[in-house]
Amino acid sequence: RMKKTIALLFGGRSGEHEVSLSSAASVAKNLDTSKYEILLIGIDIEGNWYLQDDDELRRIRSGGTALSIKKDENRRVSIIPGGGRERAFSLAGGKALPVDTVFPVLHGTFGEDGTIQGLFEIAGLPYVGCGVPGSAIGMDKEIAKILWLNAGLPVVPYLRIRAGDWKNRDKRQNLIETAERDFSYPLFIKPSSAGSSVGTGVAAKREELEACVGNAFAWDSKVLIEPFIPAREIECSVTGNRDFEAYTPGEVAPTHQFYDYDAKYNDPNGAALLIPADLNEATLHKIRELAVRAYRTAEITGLARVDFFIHKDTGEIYLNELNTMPGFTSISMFPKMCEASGLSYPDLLDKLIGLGEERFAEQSTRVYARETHR
Ligand code: G1L
Repeated sequence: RMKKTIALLFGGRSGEHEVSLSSAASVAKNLDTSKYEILLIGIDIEGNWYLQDDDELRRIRSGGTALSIKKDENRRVSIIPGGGRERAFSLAGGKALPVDTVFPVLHGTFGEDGTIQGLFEIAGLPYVGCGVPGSAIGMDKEIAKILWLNAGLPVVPYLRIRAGDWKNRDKRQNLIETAERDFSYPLFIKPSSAGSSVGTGVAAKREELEACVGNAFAWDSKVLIEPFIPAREIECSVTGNRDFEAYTPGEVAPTHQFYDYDAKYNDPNGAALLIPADLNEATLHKIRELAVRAYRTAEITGLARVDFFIHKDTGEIYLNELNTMPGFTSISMFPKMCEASGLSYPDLLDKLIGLGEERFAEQSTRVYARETHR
């Protein structure tokens, strides 16, 4: 085959189903069709996989902004656990759909937590994006913090609460007292996993703290309490498996700020994206350097967006979190920050596909079983 076949996976069982439909549309639109054959595979909200027809690809490539999912039971798709030999998906009825690389655009549970990446590993399929361990680490904010602390990187201090302890009256009382003793109000509360800002809250007093923690437990069985930091939000795109590149940092600002700034982009959530961030050269450099160290420490491969806080008064820099599946429409922060460093969106897609193949090739050289067991 001259062209590589890329299976673009989108939709999925998550709250970000709709985000995926528009991010995947951007990917489908910008993949270089002189290099790639695209297979569109839509995953519905229940988790069923369907091969989409070429009309859908044509519709998107001629200006459609969001993919849709047609559920044709004759076009149900599954993965062949070929251990690398088939490198194919399987169409209803058993027909093989040869694939060179999978490009998953799926947020949240079953998308960015390492589970679907594990499925591709078992199937022997190269895939774009972060690998299994990095995906799982990136999904758990506490684990990322522990690794960063261990490496001497700057993080916001925190108190971790487990759901079981919160249910126990005495333990809950203890935890509240510890939080109030170690930090002072206002406090910031967030689920340890879960994407975006779901389940987060700010508490100015004890009753609010209890309410916020209770609410956060709807999203995860582990909740973090931190001192609230009045901060600017800085983000940095990083790519690479063994050699790393950090791109021009950007800033997420409330929409009313920077209103008439040239380099402003509006993301779907209504925040203004300012690239480069309004920081001096030395600080921009420091952010890029910290981003790479945070990325490596968290065992990321492929790509991640590393998010920072900069204290509004003291200028102190803190690592906030990592996102291995950042917003990915052509006007989202991650691609825009790459573009500001001279890497266009189509070139970024090429780069990520190359990194997926590179990781696959490197893993293939590893010994899994003694010769006698083959
Ligand atoms: F595959 C990549 F490139 F690693 C990748 C995959 C998915 C990058 C970004 C995303 N993003 C998303 O899936 C999404 C969160 C925008 C979809 Cl909801």
